[in-house]
Amino acid sequence: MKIEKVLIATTNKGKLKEFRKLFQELGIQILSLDNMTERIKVEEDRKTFLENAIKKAKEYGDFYKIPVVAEDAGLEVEALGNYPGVYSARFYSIDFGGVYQIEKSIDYTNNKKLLDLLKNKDNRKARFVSVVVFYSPEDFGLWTEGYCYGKIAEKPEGEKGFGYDPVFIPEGYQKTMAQFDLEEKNRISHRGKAVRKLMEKLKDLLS
Ligand code: ITT
Repeated sequence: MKIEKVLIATTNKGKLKEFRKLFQELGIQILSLDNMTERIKVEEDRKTFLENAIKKAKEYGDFYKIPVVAEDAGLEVEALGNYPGVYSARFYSIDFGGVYQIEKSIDYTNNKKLLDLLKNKDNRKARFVSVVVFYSPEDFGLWTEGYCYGKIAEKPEGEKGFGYDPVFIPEGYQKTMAQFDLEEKNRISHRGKAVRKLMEKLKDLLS
């Protein structure tokens, strides 16, 4: 079987940039939702990363009728019982530790809420999770996962990346993820690990 193009089905510009770089080596055409004339909205209402990722991949793949890659990702913080987890994108607005009004941006507000909840907490252990699904309509689907372990910083630092990057310090480093260049982040990130596993599986299948 041959796959000539794949749609990276994400609405998140930060994720898209990282995916593009990671999938470069597959040597196939990479499309994004910006290439699509018609847009659909996929509700992320499931309780696990895998279920949400499968739902996104299936709905986009069946609608556009091309192979897609979709991801559900998030941050799990040990002292918060693994919250924000699947609610990472809209943590500020959920009924857990108080509902916040958006201030500056969603990312800024999510990070502010997280730091408020961890104030004076010694256990700052956290991990990023990425579940990536490849789905080729009427053909097959497969999924992989990747983790990046670390801790939550005392205050935001760095301008690169997106989401919780300014408050996440990967294990073995003295800087936040927002102080990593794109390639450096892809080397150690949850997303980088999940995508490399996916490409291995795809190479086996496509060869
Ligand atoms: P799509 O569903 O359209 O892909 P999204 O932003 O809603 O975009 P997710 O549902 O996977 O994506 O939400 C993941 C959230 O978790 C994201 O909005 C960030 O707040 C956070 N997140 C995930 N990966 C991250 C990373 O590499 N660095 C920082 N924060 C990340």
